[in-house]
Amino acid sequence: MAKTTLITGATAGIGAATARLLAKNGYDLIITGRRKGRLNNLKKDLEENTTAKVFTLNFDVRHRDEVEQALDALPDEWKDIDVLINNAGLAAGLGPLHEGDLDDWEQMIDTNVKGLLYVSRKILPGMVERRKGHVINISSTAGKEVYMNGNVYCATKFAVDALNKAMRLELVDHGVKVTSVNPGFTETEFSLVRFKGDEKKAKNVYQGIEPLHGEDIAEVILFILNRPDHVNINEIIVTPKAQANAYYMHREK
Ligand code: NDP
Ligand code: 8X3
Repeated sequence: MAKTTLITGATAGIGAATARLLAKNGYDLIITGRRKGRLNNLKKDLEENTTAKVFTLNFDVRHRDEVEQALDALPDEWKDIDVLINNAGLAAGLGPLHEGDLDDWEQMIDTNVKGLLYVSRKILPGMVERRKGHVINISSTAGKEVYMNGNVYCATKFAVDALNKAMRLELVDHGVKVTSVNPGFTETEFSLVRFKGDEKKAKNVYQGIEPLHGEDIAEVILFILNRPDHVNINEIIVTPKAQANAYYMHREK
């Protein structure tokens, strides 16, 4: 039977690429995000081109009531979620803490940490009850090492790393697997969002290197999910060849 997989932030980047790859590989999908039009287009595309069943849920992970209402309203046949991919997230701004924008901080903390918690709190009890499930938390190289001017974004990803470890400890007795995927530079809408639509600044991030693409991370996620039941990948760090750690890149001139 196809595994039911809920992906947060499936309207772009890593989440959308993962939805496409999982749909081709026999997973049924609940795709979520704020941009309803994109969710509907992706559902149509996947249903036309794969055998996957696809359900869309349109909510903002920062709003606890929206998260709860959306997940409570899932039809019975979609309620038993086998795989949760906590992917929705963003960076807003890049600059020293002493010049930071408090609204940016709130947005990152509310999305990357509190949003992940709201969604997980609704879905984990079902996995525990059924003694079955797999949670994949998308953290970052920024959750392993702090880089210059990354301060609050890095802090949110360190928090995801801590929550990933906590989930694994607390869910291991309940038969639920927990994995963190920590990507490095991946060319998605991430930098465009970080620099608030400034395409030049966004492009500059990947100047002189071949970054990862959403599809590269999707492949890693599929590998993690396709391990035999007794095998769990605890965590994985994936970077472009040109990236040594969170802050050192080899850039071709
Ligand atoms: P994108 O900007 O391309 O995609 C982000 C996704 O998150 C979108 O689908 C967006 O959907 C969703 N999202 C953002 N805010 C919210 C919200 N408040 N409520 C619901 N959904 C939301 O970026 P990526 O694909 O690169 O990012 C995915 C994850 O990967 C993030 O957690 C990011 O931190 C992490 N990551 C990215 C790296 C990179 O270099 N790109 C590297 C390491 C980690 P919508 O706007 O429709 O709501
Ligand atoms: C995203 C990677 O290095 O741009 O988590 O912060 S980075």
